[in-house]
Amino acid sequence: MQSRKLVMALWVSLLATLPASSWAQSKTVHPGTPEEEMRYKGAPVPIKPEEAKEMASPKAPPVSTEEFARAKQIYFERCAGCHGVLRKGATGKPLTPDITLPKGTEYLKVFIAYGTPAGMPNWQTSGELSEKDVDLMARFLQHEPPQPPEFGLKEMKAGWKVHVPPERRPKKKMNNLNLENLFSVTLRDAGQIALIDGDSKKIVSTIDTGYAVHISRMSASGRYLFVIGRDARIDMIDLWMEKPAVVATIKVGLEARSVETSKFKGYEDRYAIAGTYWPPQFVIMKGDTLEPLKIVATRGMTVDTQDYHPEPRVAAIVASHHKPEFVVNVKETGKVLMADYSDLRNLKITEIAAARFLHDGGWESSQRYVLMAANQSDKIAVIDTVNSKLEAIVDVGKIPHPGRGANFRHPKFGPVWATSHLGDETISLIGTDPKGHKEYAWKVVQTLKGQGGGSLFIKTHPKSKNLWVDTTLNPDVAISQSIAVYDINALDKGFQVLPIAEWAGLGEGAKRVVQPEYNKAGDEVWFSVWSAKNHQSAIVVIDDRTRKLKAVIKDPKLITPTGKFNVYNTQKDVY
Ligand code: DHE
Repeated sequence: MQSRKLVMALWVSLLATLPASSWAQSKTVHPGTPEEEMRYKGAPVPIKPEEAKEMASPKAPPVSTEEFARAKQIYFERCAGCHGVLRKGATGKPLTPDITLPKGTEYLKVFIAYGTPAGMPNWQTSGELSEKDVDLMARFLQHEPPQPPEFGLKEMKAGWKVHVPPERRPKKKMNNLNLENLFSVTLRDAGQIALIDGDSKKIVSTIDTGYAVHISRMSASGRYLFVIGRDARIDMIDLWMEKPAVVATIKVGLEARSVETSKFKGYEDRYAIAGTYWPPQFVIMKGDTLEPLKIVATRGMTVDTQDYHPEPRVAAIVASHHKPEFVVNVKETGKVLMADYSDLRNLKITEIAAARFLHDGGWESSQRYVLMAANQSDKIAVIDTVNSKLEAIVDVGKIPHPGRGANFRHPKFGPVWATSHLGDETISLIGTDPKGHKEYAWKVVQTLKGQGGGSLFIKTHPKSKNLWVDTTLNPDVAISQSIAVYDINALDKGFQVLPIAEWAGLGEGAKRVVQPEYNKAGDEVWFSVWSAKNHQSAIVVIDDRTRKLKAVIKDPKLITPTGKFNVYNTQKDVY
């Protein structure tokens, strides 16, 4: 009951930071669990209704052409994030006609109107959808799911542009920026990134990118910055230019979250890879122009029940340091694909059965093993990138959400990797040294109690003694606006709470504190204080040694800052 209350409250509290398009949904109350996760995972899918072809089923109740258009829009904006674009089920239940037709319109209307204890929102009683819309959705769901278009080489090439070809780019760095300590900051609702100089804390420039831009990743050389939007647009920025600018752009699908570049010796900067939510696939591109070269579909069987899934979304991707391989998380099937990019024509993929709902993750400190969170399965899959094999599956707390996780040397258990959780207040520390500390390897060696649930990111740095844990989605404002920090050498002593949002000195707004990120030297840690678009946000910089406020970055241009990516740390996978 407690945890039900917690997740409910977590969900409600996230609303304040949602973009305008999500506000409509935000009034809906979920009568059951796990509400906040459903909301977090259920953001509107950026597929235009007209892009998805409807398929009227003769047995289903009639839906007019105008009604189809409206139903598709409602479905992509409000339902697809949880039930999947093709309604085959993701974090929400499957809604295919074999299931919906036998239930019939009246039965479905009740579900849509009142919700379910399993987490379906009460769309009608919350005032969110009218009775008419609920009736429409109940009929619409009995027809075959409208399928958004596929995205092959032709479509990718149509949305590919090299603004500055490699031969017209500088041969050396043309600016005075200290690139290694530059930060690429996601300005989520502005569809931009800000480049911020880590030394002066000044905004160097803001650059237009895709819709609700998600993450930034660095090329192996540290020259090219890749930014991906939820609309699957990638912008490649050349940091050597006098004024860093986009040199190539591509749209690789309709919805995406992940981008990475080849890092194995001899292949530095050679390839880029992006994974898409729709269509379910990944594409390997030329690292200097983004020319699409090889597209690989991820549709297939799930690892456990071995059922076909038509829409297994691609989540986190990392580049191996030991082989010319990309490590690709396929969410709904629970597979980790090790894609060998040394021969794209005779592409070899090692398919590792991990656990369903793979999401984010990162390296342990030796960079041999990568730990990936299967979030709805409450597990961490450990992949050995030397042998391209599953090393272990570790049970952790409820809905692990590590970002890339945090690595440090535990005084008793040796090297550990840590994750916090969305669904509970714990932090799981996993032993990561099978050679030196065999008895602790791939076991949860210690569980810390944090401020509360709703954590998204955890971070430390090889030079630091601090472990920082955010609680961005916690319903308690005092918790979501502050950060917990532990002394790595005295973890049993508990944590200190720093009121980061208060230190930002902002006015009204949700002021959620999100994603700790270190500077290159590892002596400063940066936090976003994230409010909605119409309120002021900020970045707060803390002195890592003293845990005292060092700087507040405020600027009208800093609209909804969320992720921050220090060039050096991202390039070298330092975390
Ligand atoms: Fe993220 C990483 C997907 C919502 C901020 N996010 C990731 C990754 C995936 C993902 C697959 C790993 C990429 C990789 O490493 O290659 N995120 C999703 C979603 O599907 C989800 C749940 C819902 C959605 O509709 O997008 C979602 N994410 C959010 C947010 O609401 C956050 C907090 C704010 C924002 O900017 O949108 C957010 N996600 C981030 C950040 C990272 C990230 C900052 C990178 C963390 C890092 O340190 O690497």
